[in-house]
Amino acid sequence: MMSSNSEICNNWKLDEVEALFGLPFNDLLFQAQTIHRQTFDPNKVQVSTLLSIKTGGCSEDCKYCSQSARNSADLEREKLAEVDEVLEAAMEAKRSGSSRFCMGAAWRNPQGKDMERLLTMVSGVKALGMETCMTLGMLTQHQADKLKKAGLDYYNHNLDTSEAYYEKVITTRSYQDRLDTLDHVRDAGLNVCSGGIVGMGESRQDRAGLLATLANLPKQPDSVPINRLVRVAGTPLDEMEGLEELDPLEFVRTIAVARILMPKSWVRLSAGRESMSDELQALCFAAGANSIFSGEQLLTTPNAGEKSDASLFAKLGLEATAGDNVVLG
Ligand code: SAM
Ligand code: DTB
Ligand code: SF4
Repeated sequence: MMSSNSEICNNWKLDEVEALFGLPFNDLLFQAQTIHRQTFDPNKVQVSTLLSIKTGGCSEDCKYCSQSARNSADLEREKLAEVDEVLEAAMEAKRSGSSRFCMGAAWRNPQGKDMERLLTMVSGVKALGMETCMTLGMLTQHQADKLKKAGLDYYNHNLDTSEAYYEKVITTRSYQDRLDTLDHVRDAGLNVCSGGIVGMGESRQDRAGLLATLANLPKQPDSVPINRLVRVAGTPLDEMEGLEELDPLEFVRTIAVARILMPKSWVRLSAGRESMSDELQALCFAAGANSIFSGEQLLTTPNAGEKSDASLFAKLGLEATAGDNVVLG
């Protein structure tokens, strides 16, 4: 299916998505940019800030992750943060122009004993006038409902890769577990943030499969983070023999296809920006990325930083915006 308008299609076939990946680069970017402009102001980028509220010691075996207790990354574990520390970091993020504050915990899922503190964090950040986002692992329906009631706007839970490649990356929770959590989040009325990681040795077909699954969800995710693998020493993916960095132009193609498949979603250029040139990031914005994480740090790894982002935005004539700048229906 060749798409030239921003109608939402929830029935993408794998071969149609692969065909988009295979277009001549200029045609692909033109199509993505055309669709992007039907919904968004192309010169505005939504900016989120991340804070790790519980670091390391995670029971899961995600092979990319610095925080898995099964990996041997050099990382200092930290227990669940106090509410005051979180609010202080949120105020700082707001001061630096961020509109959404995303709190991440290295858990398989939150425990009952932690819920009260998490809910206080949400209502506190919300009271500062920021959008709130959390990523805490799997959620029950009850937990999702409680977070919504406390004022949570977004919940991030990634599919990470295609269903076919998934077992090469994670074995301690299933693809279906992830889809179930997304159902709970959606049913609670929360905005869904879900995307994945590329550059983990997956094929183009896997990248197409991930994007097709996201686009074919009952409702397309409101925001779609596309992470480029950050290789962390001590993780199985860093040690994987023969794993090469994904071709940067293939990364741009992935962004463009995400934009075409999910015309009204915020496509976030997420992890991996620190090692991207200005030129590569510019191509990603031209391909339809319109959201980033700001700040010196993601959860445990370095990020591009405020100064270099300010200079990049100035060079490209981009403006930071709150996540509500949809210009057309
Ligand atoms: N523990 C929760 C979970 O897995 O749902 C929340 C935090 S987890 C760190 C959030 C996401 O960050 C992962 O799903 C993955 O997509 C991304 N991520 C983690 N480590 C990464 C890395 N080294 N490179 C790129 N993305 C990464
Ligand atoms: C997402 O998709 N990317 C962010 C956010 N959701 C939570 C996390 C990126 C983490 C990168 C590795 C780290 O800093 O630990
Ligand atoms: Fe744990 Fe999340 Fe890292 Fe997986 S990605 S090991 S669940 S913190």
